Amino acid sequence: MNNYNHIDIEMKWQKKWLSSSADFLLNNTAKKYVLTMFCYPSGDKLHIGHWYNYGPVDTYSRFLKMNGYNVFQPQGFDAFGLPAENYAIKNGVHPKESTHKNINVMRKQLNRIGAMFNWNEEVVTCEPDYYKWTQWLFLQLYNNKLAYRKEAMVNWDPIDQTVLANEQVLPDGTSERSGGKVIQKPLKQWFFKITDYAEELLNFDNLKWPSKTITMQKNWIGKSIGAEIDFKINDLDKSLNVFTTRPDTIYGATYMVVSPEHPYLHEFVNHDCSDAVMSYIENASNKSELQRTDLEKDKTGVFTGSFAINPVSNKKIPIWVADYVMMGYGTGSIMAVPAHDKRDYEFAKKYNIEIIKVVLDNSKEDSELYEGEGTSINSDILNGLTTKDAKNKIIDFLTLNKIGKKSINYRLKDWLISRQRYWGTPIPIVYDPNGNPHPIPEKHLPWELPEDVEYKPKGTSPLGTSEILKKRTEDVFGKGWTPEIDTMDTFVCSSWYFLRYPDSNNNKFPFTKKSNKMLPVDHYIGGSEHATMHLLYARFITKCLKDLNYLDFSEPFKHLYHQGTITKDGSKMSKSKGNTVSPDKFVEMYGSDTFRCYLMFMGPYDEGGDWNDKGITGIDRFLKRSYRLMLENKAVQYNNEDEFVLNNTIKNITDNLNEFKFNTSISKLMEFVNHFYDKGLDIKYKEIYVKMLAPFAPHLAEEIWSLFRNESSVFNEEWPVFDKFKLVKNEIEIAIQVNGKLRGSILVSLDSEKDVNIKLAKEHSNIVTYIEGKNIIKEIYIPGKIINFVVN
Ligand code: ANZ
Repeated sequence: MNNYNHIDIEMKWQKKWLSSSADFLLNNTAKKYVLTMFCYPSGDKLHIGHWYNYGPVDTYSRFLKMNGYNVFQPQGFDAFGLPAENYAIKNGVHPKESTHKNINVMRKQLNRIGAMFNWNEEVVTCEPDYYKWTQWLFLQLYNNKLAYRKEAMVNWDPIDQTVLANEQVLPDGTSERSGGKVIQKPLKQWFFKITDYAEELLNFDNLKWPSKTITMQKNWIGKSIGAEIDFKINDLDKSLNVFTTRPDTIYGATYMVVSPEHPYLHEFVNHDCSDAVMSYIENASNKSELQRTDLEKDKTGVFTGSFAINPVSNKKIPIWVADYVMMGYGTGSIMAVPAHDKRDYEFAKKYNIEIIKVVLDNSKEDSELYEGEGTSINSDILNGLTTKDAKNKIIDFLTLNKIGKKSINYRLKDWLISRQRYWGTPIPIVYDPNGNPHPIPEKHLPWELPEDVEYKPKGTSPLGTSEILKKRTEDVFGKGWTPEIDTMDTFVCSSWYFLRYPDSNNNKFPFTKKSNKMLPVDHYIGGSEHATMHLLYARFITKCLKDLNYLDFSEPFKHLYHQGTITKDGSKMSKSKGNTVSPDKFVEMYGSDTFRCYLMFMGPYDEGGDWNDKGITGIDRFLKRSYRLMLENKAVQYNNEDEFVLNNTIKNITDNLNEFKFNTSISKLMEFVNHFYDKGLDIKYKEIYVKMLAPFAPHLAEEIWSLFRNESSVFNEEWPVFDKFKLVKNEIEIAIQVNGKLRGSILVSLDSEKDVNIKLAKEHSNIVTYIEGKNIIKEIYIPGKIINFVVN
């Protein structure tokens, strides 16, 4: 039997496709920008997870191309960052060298997918011609007061001598990497002012995004509507300003809490208590935010010895300091209402503080703690009001008396972009001899990352060791000037790369009219783990650039899709877990087409699955059968069923591909082959089949197509359309009733005559039991629908 040699075929077509790698044309109406999240070359190989992202999406892109769209599918490398740097340190090579080596290997592997990548537009974020524009972006934000520097507490890992992101600190306060006890340390850091965009970022109108991801972003931004209220500090000409989402509970505020970092704390701590307060503050500084906000943890605090006055009840209430209140949220101090807030309740119970119930639970019996809404009690002017009305009334009252106002708070914090590591984009800032920051003028960009750096982490930013950078700074700016030695978070590199692709070789501008025409991205496909960081940053940067008039759209990704995760023995396949499976050996053994189809056949694309290679031979067999079916030429007479199968296959695959349902599409192709395998196909049907196969097994389909029609590509063909009339089966079902009650049905051919149908109905085994021995007084016949026998 005829078999094909997949290695020969795939190499041949990959070479041909690469050399003719079509430049995309700017045909506005028909463009489709299909983007997968770019690779992170932190290891030296693509694993199955990468393939799972890129293979099926290329199938979709090829489908779009055959539907007449001008498809843009670029590819690149997110090449700066900690994992790439750690990989280099582990392997004892310079990160530049290892990153480039990894990129070269990955590029080759990506080519083995046989995807229609627009390689001419590749971006590599660690190249000066890319990061020049990341620095340009920083300057735009800086010049528009969206980038600023301030001292912030950071998670400091004393073993690895580096700052850690919150996600890298374990709940017990140790470092995920080194196991060392993480401490809080103040450092001057650069921030992007994403909080200015909090409200806009909550708007998802006209975006086709997974609802779960929208919810995650909304929760991350965390909008709370409430009030700010001033509580006067007893005997002091100062007030504590609190933020609360439940101003209706103010009559139940029996104590106050300030965060250990609160700026006035030192002013009102009573002498007798100051030692206890000082040691409490010291202790709190060793805890991470995660530990402090953990709802399960035992609440601790100390009394400051001072009191505040509840502005509505005029009651004198104690002020405590406790680390469950964070300085970074709201105003850093709260009015505590133990009857209606769990944290306050636990605290009050522990320290014996008064609990006053001020909201009645209307739905069930009251318990000592109730966090829901209800009716106000023990609340003077608010008594009897619903929570909603009570909130409005108290806010009006506070506003009128100038002791408070309505206020909105967001949980979202500004984006800390400084990293004390080597392998990143240098921040384009220099300091004058007095230590004041100045932006580096655009003409000096790219402000290059020096190579004479001791890049292993030592506790201070590695760029500080570079003589080249020091000298360059003094040469350009003058004696005594010093460079910024932090680098940017890699999420800055990836916050705008999709803008660069359409015009990635332009060295005058980061993006141009061309970018504006190609964008927004029509389909963005990548892992759901990026829900709150990358996907939020990309939206933020797009909005900033729109407001600065560089872009004419404000959302980067119209349609977002998360492919599922490929696991191995139940846990996520990832380099850090060391459980990756290399696709290479399967590609070698079965071919890239088979491997791609196998991945797609594993299950629904958004569900992923646990990797095993058991079923791959089944796919291999299917493609070989497809090939054999295509090689034989037969003069066939198709019957109605054959026509139905053909048109039904086209319809199903078209519908399924539009919804990223790859597995069910492949099933349909298999059914098609099974149906026709013995009978054979003529050239007309064969051409239709190859077109349908093409997005799934591009090399094989291109090979077969070249056998049919020399010199032309199947990807320049139009996607087949189905004939809807052939989808109507030639048989219909007619319901049979006896005295108006449904008693059975018959299947008849469409052109079957009335008297034949009535005869068949009377012979129906169930109908016989109802009409036997009875008088049929009437036969009602509604063509194609119902036969009703009226009997007595
Ligand atoms: C009084 C009160 C009574 C509160 C009540 C809640 C229930 P969200 O929804 O997350 O915005 N809070 C305010 N600032 C805080 C801070 N810096 N650290 C810790 N907690 C803080 O939560 C807002 C509520 O969290 C606020 O409303 C405040 O407690 C607390 F029955 O004030 B509430």
